[in-house]
This record gives sequence, structure tokens and C-alpha cells, in this order.
Amino acid sequence: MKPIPSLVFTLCLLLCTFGQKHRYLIEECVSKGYTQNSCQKVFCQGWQRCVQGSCLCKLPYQCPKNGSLVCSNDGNTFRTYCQLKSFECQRKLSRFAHRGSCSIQKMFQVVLEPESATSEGTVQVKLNPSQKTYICGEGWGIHEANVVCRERGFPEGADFIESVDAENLTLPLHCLQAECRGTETSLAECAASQLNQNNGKVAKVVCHTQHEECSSQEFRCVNRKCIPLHKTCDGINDCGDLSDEVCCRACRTGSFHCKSDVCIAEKYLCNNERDCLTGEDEHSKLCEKRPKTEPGEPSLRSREEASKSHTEATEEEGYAKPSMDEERKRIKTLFTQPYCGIANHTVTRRKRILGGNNAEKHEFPWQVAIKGERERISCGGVYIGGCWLLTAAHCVRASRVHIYKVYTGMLNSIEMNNASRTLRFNLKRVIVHEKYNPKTYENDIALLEMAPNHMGKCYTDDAVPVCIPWSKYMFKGGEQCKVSGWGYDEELTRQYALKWGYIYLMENCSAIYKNRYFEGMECAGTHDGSVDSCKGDSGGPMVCLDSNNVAYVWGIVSWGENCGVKGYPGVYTKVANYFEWIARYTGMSLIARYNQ
Ligand code: 4AZ
Repeated sequence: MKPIPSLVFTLCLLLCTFGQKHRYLIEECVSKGYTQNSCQKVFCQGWQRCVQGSCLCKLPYQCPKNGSLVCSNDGNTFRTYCQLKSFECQRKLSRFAHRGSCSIQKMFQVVLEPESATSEGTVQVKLNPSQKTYICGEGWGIHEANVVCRERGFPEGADFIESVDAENLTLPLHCLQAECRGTETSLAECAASQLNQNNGKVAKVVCHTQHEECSSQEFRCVNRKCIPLHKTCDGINDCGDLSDEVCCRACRTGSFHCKSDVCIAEKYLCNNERDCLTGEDEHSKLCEKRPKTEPGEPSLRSREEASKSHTEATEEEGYAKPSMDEERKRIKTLFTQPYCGIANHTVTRRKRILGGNNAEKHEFPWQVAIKGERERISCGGVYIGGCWLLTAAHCVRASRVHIYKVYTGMLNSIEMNNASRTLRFNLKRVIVHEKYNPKTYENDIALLEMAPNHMGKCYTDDAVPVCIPWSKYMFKGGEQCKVSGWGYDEELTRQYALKWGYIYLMENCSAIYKNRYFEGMECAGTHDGSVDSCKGDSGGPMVCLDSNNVAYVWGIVSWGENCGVKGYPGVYTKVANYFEWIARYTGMSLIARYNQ
């Protein structure tokens, strides 16, 4: 009787699990071991900075100066929350006790009951040496449990959470409802408010202590915890290190898919904190539909109201403590954000690169023209700030630094010698990528340092630097980007007007160009080849826009199988792969937009 259903069950177990894994998780990405500390995928915390793809702890002095005092659990007062977190980050400890100086006595210390079993129990908080209170079962989730475990010295967080009956209850239960973002290291950083709970349920946790084999229905987190597969890609940080949310082809109901394949819980959309690298969580259509919540403490306010409805009028005033979330967000937004990628231009189009449109004034304020020995423009280039330009390595030779002229603020090359409209610069230095291969066009990228003109400047007032992408996950196949230049058009005739066109990023390029395609290259074009870069556009920018219309130089025009040939898109140098290389010469402060 039994074998049939169990066979079906086993079969489904195998197939359904397989389907589940592949429907949501991207295996190739999972194998890279990304976590909340991978700045290729997510933003670092304000007390961290991104170094070669990883969020590393800042030193306390690198924190913003303004902020207010906080007290650590070993009795030291810190000038700011950021300073305490940076100190804690380096020592891998839980240190936060409360806001304000340590001279104010405030206790919020987590204990597990019974104390004999150190890694599990019901969760209680000491509010003073003689008073303990429960954490409510209501609102108790994996984010809160992970924080409690971290604070108790279990860095991987919780394995298991439960709501259990409180023992020996005669009166309605007073408990604290906690709400955490999931990355805190102590429960005191989370919001807490008093609830008079009628059902008497309290929070219980089992912290993760030993690593086991994960079953076929489980996902192995980077921190080696096992979580059920159905809890991956749901916007909830079950692993505690976020590794279950950063390699998702799609996201489950209740969560939002960032282009970088990270899932964000819907409650974190439109909350004035950029979670997706290119900001779509704050600019998606969802934000227009919903009234925007105030950046204050919306969750707390609503919970205070909720708790009031639970509280009898005769009761003493309730306990309520805001989270450190607003301060955490504030520190994060104080990152250096140099001005880049913003074209000061409103669009009025005249239809006419190959298949493109004529550019208008201020539309591509980062575009420059490079002239070699001959009279005409030989290549494009892109202004990235200071005295620095990017171009293709095949456009320049380091030994010929003195022959090049760079024109900025130019729309039409007939104006090349019209000094009132365009400025001309000499070069001080040509840095060709050390691994540029002129035979294969691998690493076809070069940095040019302009020599300041007689006024000591390297740029026209209306030149705007383009932003440099810091992660290869910011834009992906299918996205629309713009390429611009003075190169040949459809008739392969030379152009005088700066032209531009929309092209689309393509992912399958090694299938097209086979062994001519290498890491560090990217293809883009249109399906019919009607828009393409061509001879003379080389070295110029392909820019992609984030949700705020900020332009990033995603590619540099490099090569292709002729121009405008259907099935043979243009090949571009993938700038994100060279972020560290560029920063090595220009300095990080010139090109860092967020958390570097
Ligand atoms: C070139 O010869 C060239 N269609 C630039 C771009 C492309 C082809 C050739 C891409 O400079």
C-alpha cells in the first residue's frame, strides 16, 4: 500500500528541491561565497570601507565627527556610534550598551534561561540588576534571534526559533517586543517596546554551535550554518551573514529583486536607504504607489500605538526604546559622494555613432576628443575627475605623450580650433594598462593625465566627470546604455557632430566571438546591428544610468567585427573590472562614490 505515495514523495523531494534551488539560486554566484561583507553585492556599513571587494573595518578616526555619545558594555563612553561600531568591528565583539554617556545607568542585557544551557533558552533582558523581562513571542523572528545569539557569543546566529508558553503565569504577561534590522551585534541596538501579551508566548532560541552536513533540502550559508532551501531569496537574512540573499535569480513573494541579484524584504523598499547597488529599491514603481514613510521611527510609532491598545489604562507607562537604525542610515549616507555622472541637460531630440542621434550641449559633458599626429580626431575619451581621462589603450602610446591633444566641451569637431567653445589640453602622462595585449585587445584601457592649462585648470567649467562603476553586478545583460563618439556612420563616412545611440548589454558574447573574447570585455549592441560604435569612436564611453539617472562609464569602445553587422555587437572594455587599477593611479577619493 505504502510504496506508491512514498515513491511519489521521494521523487518530488528530489525534483522539487532541484527545481527550487535552480529557480532561485544562481550556483555560479553561490560558489563565490558572497556575504553582507561583499561590496560587489551590497553597500558596506558606515564604519566600514570597501577594499578590493570586501567591507573592512574603518578606524575610529575615519568616522564622521558629528554624532552623539554612546556607552559600551564595558563602561567606556564613545564620542559617536560609528566610533564604537568601528572599534567593535575590529575586535569582533558585541559592545553597544545604550545611547548617551556611561554616567547614565541604563541596562539592557540579554540572558538566556535557564542559564545552565548557554546556547539556548528563553530570551530575557535585564533592565536593572534585579529586574528581568521576557522578549515577546510576538514579533520574534530570525533577525532578532541572530542578534541575540551574536550578543551571547555565537557569531553565526541562530539555528532555530520558537514562541513558547511562559511558565507560572498568573497575570497577563509583560514582555518586550524587539525589532532588529538583522545586522546588529547586540539587542540593545534594536527597537523595543512593551507589550501586554494575552497569549503568554515568549521568545526562545537555539544558537548555532556546531557545523553539520546540510541535507539536500538545505542551503549551506557561507558561515556554514544550514537553512531550509525555501528560506533562501526571501529578503530575510536567515544565515545571519546574508549569504542566502545575494545570489538570487528571482525573489520569493514579499521581497524585491535588485539587478545585482540580491533580495530585499518589501518593508525595506522606499525607506530612504539605498540597498540595491543602483538604487532601484528606492525608485521602483512601488514607491509612487505607497505614501513614503517618514525617516523618523515609523515602526516604533506604530508599535507604540499597537502596544497602547494592548495596555490597560490603569497600567504604569510602557517601556519604549528606539533602534539605532536611523543613526546607522545617517552614517551610511555621510559617505563621500563626489559629484559625478549628472548631465545638466533636458532632452529635445532630432533623429539622425552609427544609427544614432546628434548629441546636444551638456548631454555628454564627460566626453572628450583625442587627436594624435594627424589633423582629425583619432579617438574618444572620458573625463573621470581631477586631471584624469580614460581611453582605450590601443588609442595611445606612452612614448608619444607629447603629440596628443585633448578637447573638452566640444560638440562638433569643426569647432576644434574655436577656442571660445572648446578647450584644448596637452597631456602630462599616458598610463597604458600593464597587461594590455595589442594582439588580442585584452585590457584595452589607458589613463591619461592632462597638463593644466595657463589658468591652472584641467577642465572646462561645464565638464562633468562620469562615475566609475565599482562592482561588476551594477548592470547586466539586456540593460539599455548609451554610446557616444565622433566615429564613422552607416556609410562609413567621418562625422563632425558628436553622435550617440542606445545599445543593449549582451551576456552571451563568448558564444559570438569565441576565443577572441576575454575576461574584462563586454559586448553591447542591438539585435539588428542598427546602432553600433565604429572606427573613430574607440576610447569613448558607453554609459549606463542608475535609478537616479546617474551615469556610470560601464564600457570603453574597444573593437568589433566591423560595424553594424547583425549578430556581431561592439566589444567594450568592462570598466568595473579595472576599478582598483584606476584608483591605484588617481587615488580612491577621486573616483569613490559610496563606500570606498
Ligand atoms: C574601430 O575600428 C572599431 N563595432 C571600433 C568599434 C567597433 C568596431 C571597430 C565596434 O575602432
